[in-house]
Amino acid sequence: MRLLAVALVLLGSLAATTPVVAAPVADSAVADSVVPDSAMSDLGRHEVSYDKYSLTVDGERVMLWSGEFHYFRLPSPELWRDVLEKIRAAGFSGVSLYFHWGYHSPAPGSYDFTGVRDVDRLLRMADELGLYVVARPGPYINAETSGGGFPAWLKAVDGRARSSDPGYTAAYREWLGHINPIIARHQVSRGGSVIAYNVENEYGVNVDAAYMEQLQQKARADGIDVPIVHNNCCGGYLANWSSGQGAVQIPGVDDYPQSFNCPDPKTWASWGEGVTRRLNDDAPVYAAEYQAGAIDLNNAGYEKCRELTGPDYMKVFYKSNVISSGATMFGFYMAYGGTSWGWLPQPNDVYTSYDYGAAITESRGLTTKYDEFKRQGYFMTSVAPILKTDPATAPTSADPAVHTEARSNPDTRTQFVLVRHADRRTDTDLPTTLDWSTPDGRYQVPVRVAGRDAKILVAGYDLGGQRLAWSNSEILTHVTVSGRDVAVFYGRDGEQGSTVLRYSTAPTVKVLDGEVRSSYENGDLRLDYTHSGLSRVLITGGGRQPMLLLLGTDETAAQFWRLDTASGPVLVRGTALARSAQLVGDRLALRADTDRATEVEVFAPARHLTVGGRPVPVRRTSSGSLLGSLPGPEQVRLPELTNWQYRAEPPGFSESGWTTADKTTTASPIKPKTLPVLYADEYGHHNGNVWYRGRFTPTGAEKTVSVNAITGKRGIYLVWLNGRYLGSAAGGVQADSEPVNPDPGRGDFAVPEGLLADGQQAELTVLVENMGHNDDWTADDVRFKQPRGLFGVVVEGATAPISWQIRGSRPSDGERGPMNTGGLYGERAGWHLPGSGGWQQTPGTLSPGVSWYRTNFRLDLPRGHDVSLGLRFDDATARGYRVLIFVNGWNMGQYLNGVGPQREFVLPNGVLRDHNTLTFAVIATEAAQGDPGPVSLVTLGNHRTGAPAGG
Ligand code: IPT
Repeated sequence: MRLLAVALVLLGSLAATTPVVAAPVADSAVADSVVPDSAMSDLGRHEVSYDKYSLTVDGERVMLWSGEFHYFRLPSPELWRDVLEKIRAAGFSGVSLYFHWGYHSPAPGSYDFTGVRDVDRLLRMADELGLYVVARPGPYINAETSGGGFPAWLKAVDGRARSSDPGYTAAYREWLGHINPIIARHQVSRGGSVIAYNVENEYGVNVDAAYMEQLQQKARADGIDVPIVHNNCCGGYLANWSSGQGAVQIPGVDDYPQSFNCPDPKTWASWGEGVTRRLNDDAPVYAAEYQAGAIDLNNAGYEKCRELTGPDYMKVFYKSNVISSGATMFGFYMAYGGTSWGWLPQPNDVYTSYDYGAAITESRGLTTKYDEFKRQGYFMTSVAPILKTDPATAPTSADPAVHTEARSNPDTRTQFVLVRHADRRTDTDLPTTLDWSTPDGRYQVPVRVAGRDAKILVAGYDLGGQRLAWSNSEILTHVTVSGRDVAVFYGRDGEQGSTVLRYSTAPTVKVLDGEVRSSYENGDLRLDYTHSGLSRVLITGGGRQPMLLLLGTDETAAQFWRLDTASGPVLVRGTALARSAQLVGDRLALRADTDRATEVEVFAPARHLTVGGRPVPVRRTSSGSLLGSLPGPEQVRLPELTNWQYRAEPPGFSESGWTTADKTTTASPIKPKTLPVLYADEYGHHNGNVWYRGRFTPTGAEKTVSVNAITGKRGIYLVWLNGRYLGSAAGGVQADSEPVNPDPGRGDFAVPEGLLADGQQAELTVLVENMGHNDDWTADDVRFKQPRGLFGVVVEGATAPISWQIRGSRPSDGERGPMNTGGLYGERAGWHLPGSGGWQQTPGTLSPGVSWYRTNFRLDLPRGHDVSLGLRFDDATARGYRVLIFVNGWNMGQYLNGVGPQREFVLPNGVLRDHNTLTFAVIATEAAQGDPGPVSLVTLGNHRTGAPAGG
């Protein structure tokens, strides 16, 4: 009864026009019934609300600067912590998390949240690390994953997906009924860190308002009380859910201004200006998905995607957007992309790697994009007045080719001025002067804009105990350590810089490092310098607490790390990463990584330093910091992959237990070319390869076997007749009525002379690959419910019908989940798992069909290191074969020889152990000399770490 009452109150709030309101669940009896582990105490409860400027927690404004992370693309929970720590260390205040229905649900009614699917653990980690979470459970997520996150069994459910149709509704309620309570118990309102809940995903092409409304009602009924948000796609579609039936509290917008044109990284703004639209006058502007990488649609390689969305783009587009839109809620897609291991990839747009050209690489390395995120993220989360701004008059630029735009905080009057080229694509380096009326007076401010650069300059800011009148350097961050302000400002290497600070009397200025001129007049202390290396200026007196001003370049600024401790933030400089810091008496206990021998400097109220638990000798510098040095990592030695063993998988294997395939109807809107319906999903086989066996009585007059199979892009199928290999063909991508393709994945195979004899039963065997399921972006079922497997088979000249049987994947491999394995004989028999028997010497040749290869190797990696490894294929031949890569039973991706584009596969720690079994399921389409490969282990990253194996 009580639960119902609370649900009704919350439902009521849905319709309210005034901004709501995380109504916290007040009654502990109610709370207990919803929070079984009752880990959260009343003390930890906070109220989430918002106004037109920002989200608030207990009335305090919050910058939601979040990066997207997909737990399902990293099958190693210990590494979730590693990535989340890296995200936090870059200055992100939150993470956006999709939750993947199909990853948890092998079959209707069956759900699994254990092991690598333990999202409760994921949310606990985010909470421990102090990262806000935008929870995005779909039900539809897109995300270039199989079915767009829908379980493939949904393809056999009647009723249009992504609509209020009853069949689909019953199905998605099952999912939300499981995931919502997990999310609910981690809400900020219950002491956790979930600050917003995203319904659906870019639901704007085909719209059903009742569906959007019902999703929200379900969320509220399941205990979701934080604001509900939505990510509208790209503008211009039918609905953005900002008003009317189905409207959400905070409508957001997805922006991918650079498109996915990775081969051409210098072309900018193909998909628009990337200024996030305000969709609701009472809610903050929300850049729900802002482009922070790209899918590699055209096989350019992810380094090109990283370039397309590199630091220059980030400076110009992100900063322009901050000032033009006034957004205070961001989700950068992706912060870390990861691996679409197993059968996770959606086949038409991506392959195994989902590196995405993101700031953090698939092998968990930090890039120059990471540095840029840090520069912007530290600023966005340090300079509080940016949380509440209105458009303001911008300073005039003497040269109109330099564009200015401004916002200001109505309470503090702090100004934020965007400076960039009027034409963002320009490469010229322009110096000019701004006529700037700041809150502290009118100034002529020199600025310089290099090609493809943008800056956010600040005026009228109470920086710690100081007053910043203006600076043409950008602010990285500032902290207060033992009563002294330490601020880091920066500009491009070689650019002139000036900073004006206000004092009641002339302060004492001591330049500790670098060349900085200072002058004092009418309360203004003016510092002039050239950005170069790291200059240090100590300012004392003048009626204020002391200040250490550190003036760096883009590069030297990015060497700083800001870490929160119980006694406030501290700064660390020099390490490749700083994960966390804790003050224990007069000692700073730092967890940090190095990739080479380096000095380490800390600005903290401490006299001693430990890194990774080990004491580091330090001396006090004239800057008041502690300085020591740290060793780099030891060398990594990797074993060679030798002693391969072999097993052949028989094509017409005589295993019993095949399923008769005799269905004559299907829920799919796509009807087969011939009957029976042979779609793999209709028989419960949703992932990977499927074997078919068709028996018929020939007359001897059969000429051709004509097959249609649908596999998704880059998929293949192989055909045998009476045990004789007839050949292979590329599977189709899409079947449909004309003009799309009435004849998908067609292959015609001549029946060899004399193979079939009149009256003697013939056996046709077909192996069809399923590369993953289409997404449902169009929300019309035509795309999503495209079949996989055989679409039609005709034996020309035959008169007797074919009776069919099918063998496919088992529903789930407990530990590794439903998407790890398909229906190869070896997968069903467990050949991909360590410890299986019956292996022989490799034949040294490839023959058509499926064969298995295996080797064991031992890793002896230096202790206290985080080493990231990969597997590399260096086959220069065009031999027709592909490889499913199993590491200790985990399917870490598919290598397509001669097709590509991927040659290097990331193998995450956790899946990798000290003793490992590497198994290949090789599907060859032709006979060829030699074994598959060569293959080798490669080192993709090596750090001495304060966090062994991410923990
Ligand atoms: C948008 C999706 O919301 C997201 O799931 C992912 O697919 C991303 O883009 C692309 O990687 S879709 C939009 C760009 C049309």
